Order: sequence, then structure tokens, then C-alpha cells
Amino acid sequence: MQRLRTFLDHHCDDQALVAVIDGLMVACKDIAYRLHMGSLAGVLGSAEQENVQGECQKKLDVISNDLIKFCLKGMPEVKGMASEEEADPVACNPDGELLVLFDPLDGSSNIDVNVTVGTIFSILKASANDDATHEATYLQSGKQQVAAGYVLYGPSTLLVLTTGNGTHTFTLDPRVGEFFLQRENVRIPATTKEFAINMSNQRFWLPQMQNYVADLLAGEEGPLGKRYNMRWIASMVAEIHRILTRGGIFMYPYDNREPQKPGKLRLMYEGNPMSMLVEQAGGKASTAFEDITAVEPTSIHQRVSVVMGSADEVETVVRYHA
Ligand code: P6P
Repeated sequence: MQRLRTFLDHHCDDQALVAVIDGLMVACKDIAYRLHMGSLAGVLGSAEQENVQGECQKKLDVISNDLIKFCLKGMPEVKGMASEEEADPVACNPDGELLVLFDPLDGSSNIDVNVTVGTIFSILKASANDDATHEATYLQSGKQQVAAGYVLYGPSTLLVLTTGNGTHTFTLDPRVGEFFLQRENVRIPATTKEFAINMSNQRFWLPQMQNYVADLLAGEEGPLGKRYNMRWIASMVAEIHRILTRGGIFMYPYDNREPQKPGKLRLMYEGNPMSMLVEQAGGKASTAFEDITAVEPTSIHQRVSVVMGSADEVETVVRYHA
């Protein structure tokens, strides 16, 4: 079995990038340990405070964020970082050449009910004269990403990673604290019969999305001509992992509850990294109107409408919105 570092050394000629990915896993292994200790680690429940998103933070949101920040600050290759849990970007090492953007614990509302959550990260290049405290330094489109990944804290702890040459999965062996290659070059089936969306928002969607989902529900007798199944875990990392494993389509589309926000999910550290992973596995990732990775960011915490997964199904959604 191939260790993560051995795989990276063979597949990625950017040694700074290899070091940052390998180093980031130190924090993720600690997060995995604390999650799997559950109530015994005394870290469940609310942190009794809100983050920059106005969301109530869990204790593990704060702990995970601090662990990752500490880890990245210790790496000379990291110039700066931006977190879902931090209002502003954080400068790390002035001679660093990489920027790390992350959601330290996505799906954390599931922690207290013992459901899978994950860490999502996106890595961009920085220029020598970039100021890592300035938001503008990080505002690069998803196509500029040099790497993206997530660590899935489920029954087993998995790393799913791309450095631009395919999407690959690794399993953590907790006995030795090492990630080992599980699947190389994961491929998403082009077609699917499984969709994931929060149906309770149906009345807020655009008519085009309402029409598409109504046709999904019409099954064999409808215009899409097949019976679909539905999943909703309320944890994007778990949904995307299912789709990378067996296909499907995940949607958190625009809704009119807050017209100034085009969706719930965040572009820079959720939409973009997940889009890179999905596209590198042969899938598609769209806002329903354009590729997510083509969106030119205007703020670090901006939201984006998300439709991603099996290529043919995403193309169908795009056709409904043409
Ligand atoms: P809802 C988790 O809070 C998250 O950001 C994603 O991981 C997940 O897909 C979505 O929000 C769930 O949202 O509205 O169903 O709770």
C-alpha cells in the first residue's frame, strides 16, 4: 500500500505543494481523533458564539479552525490562509508561495447527532509581492487552484485529493497515523438516478429549478423517463463523496430567501475545491448558468449556487436554465 507522501512525491513536482498537503494532514488527523472520541473528548455541543457567517459555531468548529491555523502557520511554504470561521485572511510566512483556503469542519450541525462531517481545502498560488492580509490576494477563480481536497470523518477517515492530475482517495490507518492510497483516478459515471437537494426550499427556487426537480419526481412517466432516488445528508462532503463513489447530482441552488446571496454554499472554500475534485473525476460543476470555476470572485465569503456531479445530469440542469 502506497503512503500519501510517496504518492505525492511521484505525482506532484511542486515540493512546496507536497509539503503543505502532507503537513495539513497532521491537523486533520488530530480533528479525526477528537471527532471519533465524541463526548469523551468533551468537545461536542455549541461554542455559544457566532462566526462571520452569522452561524452558531460548534466547539469543534473553533477547535478544528485553531488546529488548522496552527498547523499552516508552522509551514514556511504557506504565505497566507482564509477560513470560513475567520472574518479576514491571516498572513502566515512572508516567503511562502501558497495560499490555503478552508472550511475547517463542513456539516458541523451533524456532529452532535454523530453524522459524517469533513474538512474542505483549496490551494492557490501567491506572488512574492502579494499582501497575505489583503482579501484581493485570494480572489482567484477556481480555475487557478493548484490543489483541492477534503478529509471525510466518517466510519473511516478518508482524504480525497487532486493536484490537477486526477482525483484520488486515501484511507487513514489510525494505528500508524498514515493515509494509504485507496483509489487512483476516481471516475464519476456520466449518468445517474440519484439526486441530492434540500426539498424544503422548493418554494424559494427559480422556476427553472422547480421545473427540473418536478420532472425528476415524475419518474418514468415524466420527460426524464427514469425513476430517481433522493438523498440529503446535510453534509456536502458526504454528498460529494457518495457522488465520487457511485455518481449522482448534488444541488444547493439559488433561492430567493436572501436575493443578495446566490446560494448558501461558499465559493472559495466549498464550491471551488469541490468543483475541481468533481471535474478531475470526469463530472461537471455549474451554478446552473456557468461553470463554478469560471466565477470571478469578489469577496472571500461570497456564496454560490451549486449543481455538481454526473456530467450528463448537470448538463440537463443547465439546459433547463438556458
Ligand atoms: P441545509 C452544512 O452546513 C452545509 O454548508 C453543507 O455541508 C450542506 O450540504 C448544507 O449546508 C446543508 O444545508 O439547509 O440542508 O441545512
